[in-house]
Amino acid sequence: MTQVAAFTIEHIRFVDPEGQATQPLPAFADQPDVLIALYRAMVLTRTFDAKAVSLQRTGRLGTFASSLGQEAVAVGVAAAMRPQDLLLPSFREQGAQFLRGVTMTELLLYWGGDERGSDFAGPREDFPICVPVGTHLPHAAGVALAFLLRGEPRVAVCMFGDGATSRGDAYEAMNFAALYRLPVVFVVNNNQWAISVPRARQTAAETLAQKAIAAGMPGRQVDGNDVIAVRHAAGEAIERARGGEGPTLIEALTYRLSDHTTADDASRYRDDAEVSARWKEEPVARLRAFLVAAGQWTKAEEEALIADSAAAVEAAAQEYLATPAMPAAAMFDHLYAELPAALAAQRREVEGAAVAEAEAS
Ligand SMILES: Cc1ncc(C[n+]2csc(CCOP(=O)(O)OP(=O)(O)O)c2C)c(N)n1
Ligand SMILES: [Mg+2]
Repeated sequence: MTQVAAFTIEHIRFVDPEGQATQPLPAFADQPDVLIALYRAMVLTRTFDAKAVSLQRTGRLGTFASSLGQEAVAVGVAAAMRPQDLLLPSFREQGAQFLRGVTMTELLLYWGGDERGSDFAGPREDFPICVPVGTHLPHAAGVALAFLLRGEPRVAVCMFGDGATSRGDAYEAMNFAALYRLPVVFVVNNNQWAISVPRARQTAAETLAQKAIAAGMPGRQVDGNDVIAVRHAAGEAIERARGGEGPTLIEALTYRLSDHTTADDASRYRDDAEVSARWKEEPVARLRAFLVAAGQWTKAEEEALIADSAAAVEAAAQEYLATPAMPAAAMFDHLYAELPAALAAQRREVEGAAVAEAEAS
């Protein structure tokens, strides 16, 4: 027998759950301001998530997907991107979208069912939230192909969940991207669950990162609760792609501390004990412990940050609530350049109902 190929998957961590460095930190972490910016972004995201859930519970927002416990994945990845890069998020990457410049008001509009929430003023070419699981991976490969053909030094960054890695779209996109050495980075937010399906029942593969190997590109695993590790691995992959060396798959190991969405009750299918254990690994307390031990973060700064984040989130919520709703017929306006006949008929029906309602009142 001759061995024709051999592969290893590395796992990257810099800071353990107690906030202790496990190895020398990457250069960017020498600047306290950089780490504090990551910490602030994670706290703001967590504050936003809590507010969005409470708005949904009080009937003022549609279904919402919290990123509780997974803030380091979104924030670490977006922090490694340059403004000219392009983010293709799924539905749990609000922390990345905020760093990119999407506003909290815009995302509340999105989750409130307002089409304007997908038309953000900020990064005009970033994609809107993708709810269909995994359908945006081929789009990311297409975006990256466009960058390559135009000779633009830009990178497409596509974020998706562990469940998405079981979809055919994921394999097709990765195969295509590796073959053509496209400037794209695929990031799996492995939060251990796809609604009620646990990671162990998702795939027989030992890691999700190794799904890169068959496509012919590097796959790396990072501690997704260590924002320094995420920022580092994402940065290396993004600059590798920009340098013409092709795509990378990053598997970020984290945990979904929340329900899947506000339409879910996770206590029906997983033990409280599992969730409690995972709270000991979450990313916000971890970075805070690190910063406090390094003398870079004080109780007063923490209190000010909590107050500032709450105020910013509350202001966004008020702006969202004060935004007049679009007419119901607006739901037909954003998908097709020309409406198919069946949808045009539905649009007329909705408009007719609105006129009748107005006349009756
Ligand atoms: C194509 C498709 N099938 C099914 C669904 C319903 N659905 C929404 S989220 C989800 C699970 C996604 O799990 P994962 O990819 O791990 O992402 P997570 O929700 O954990 O962030 C499913 C099956 C969907 N949105 N799209
Ligand atoms: Mg998942």
